[in-house]
Amino acid sequence: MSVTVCLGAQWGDEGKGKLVDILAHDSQLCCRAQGGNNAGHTIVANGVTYDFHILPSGLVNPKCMNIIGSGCVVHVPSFFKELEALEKHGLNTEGRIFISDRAHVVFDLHQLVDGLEEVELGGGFIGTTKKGIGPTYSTKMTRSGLRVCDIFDEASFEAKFRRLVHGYQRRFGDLLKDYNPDDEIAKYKEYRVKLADYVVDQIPLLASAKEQKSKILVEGANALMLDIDYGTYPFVTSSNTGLGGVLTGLTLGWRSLTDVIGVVKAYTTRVGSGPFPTEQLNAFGEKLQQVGHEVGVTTGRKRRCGWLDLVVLKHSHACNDYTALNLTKLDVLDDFDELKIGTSYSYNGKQLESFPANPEMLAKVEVQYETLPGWKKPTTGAKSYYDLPAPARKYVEFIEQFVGVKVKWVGVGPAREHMITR
Ligand code: 2SA
Ligand code: GDP
Ligand code: MG
Repeated sequence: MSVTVCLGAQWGDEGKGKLVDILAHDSQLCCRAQGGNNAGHTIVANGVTYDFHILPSGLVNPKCMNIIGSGCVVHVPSFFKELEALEKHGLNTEGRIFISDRAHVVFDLHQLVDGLEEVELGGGFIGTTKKGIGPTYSTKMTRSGLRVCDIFDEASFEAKFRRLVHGYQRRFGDLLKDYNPDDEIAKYKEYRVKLADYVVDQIPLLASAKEQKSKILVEGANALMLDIDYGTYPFVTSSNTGLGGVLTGLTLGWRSLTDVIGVVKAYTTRVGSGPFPTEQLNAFGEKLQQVGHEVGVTTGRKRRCGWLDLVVLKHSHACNDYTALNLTKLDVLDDFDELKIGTSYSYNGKQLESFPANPEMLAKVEVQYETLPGWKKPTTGAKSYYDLPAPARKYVEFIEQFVGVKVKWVGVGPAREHMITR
């Protein structure tokens, strides 16, 4: 068995979905380990554009089986909606998608609470996707959540669910007066039947994949800088988006991990609030946003944009220990005279040795930049590394030398064929 893990190395939307789709050709199983339908992965394949949220991107490949692992959180109505949308695009997903019975259930109630918690935070709001992710992981940790397996025992499901509702009603009082738990319970009468075909015990399933020496792909959702422990807390998502989340969210076994690929956008974007040292609130930022079509796949929010930040990438590598990098969206930089790359931070005039934990400090760091020449030529048609203009190759090599990890793939456009392998 071999396990290749694809993880976002920045603040998300690096293009993980595209790499996963490409690698899925050679894999028998694609797994999601964490997160929910806050994620958004866009894949352009065979002239069709697919948007994925909770479903693994391996579904585009007709031979690849897919599993939503125990570390994920699942909003059941959205799961079915997403499946329907894929079927409408002509994808046959039958018998190729499973959900772990240990995954936690995101209720509509969690989504309402997500919005209420953001209001509670006032000016310090996180800018969540309002998909109920934070509240669901919170109730998982306080042991008041419900798991997919609970759905199938009607009597205990209702009792557990009402207890969850009461907890939130005590906390939010009148703010939840329009919420009717009976409506949500009623919906699960139907889902209980519909969902049964998709639910599995992940542990024997992955053990048998191991016996069959399968090639397994893990699709990271969100990214290291949104990791609950190693990201820019509190402006993060509520799961371990780094390598740790792969080990807890799936039962693959540490001996099986073969590659951990960091997916890195050639510049930086971020959705939601929180410090972003290389952000460009100027014409450069606007150009990156427009040329890169930087719009959230899940919420439609404009993504914040800035220069590539290698302090972030070094931190990300220190946490995830990448075996290779996929640099994506190099083509978005085709029309810049020069390009800046953040290489260090200073605070109160003193150089920082590592990425600061403190968000107040991070918000005030000064970034030192290296300036590299632009190439002012289109790169999307490049089929091999040496088809790229020399300054573009210099940009790639500067990154790999600085971080000390090989850039094995370079993305030069959104479609499958727009990927150079070195
Ligand atoms: P949440 O909803 O609790 O996970 O939000 C917490 C923070 O995590 C950020 N976050 C994301 N950042 C980038 N991309 C994400 N997925 C969508 C996409 C985002 C969208 O692919 O475009 O459509 O807006 C994603 N999901 C969560 C979020 O912005 C908060 O900062
Ligand atoms: P993910 O969340 O990491 O899977 O990334 P998203 O799908 O949210 O965002 C990446 C966007 O960039 C998608 O619209 C992709 O189709 C697109 N994309 C991926 N790689 C490239 C690339 O190399 N060049 C260009 N121009 N677009 C790309
Ligand atoms: Mg995304």
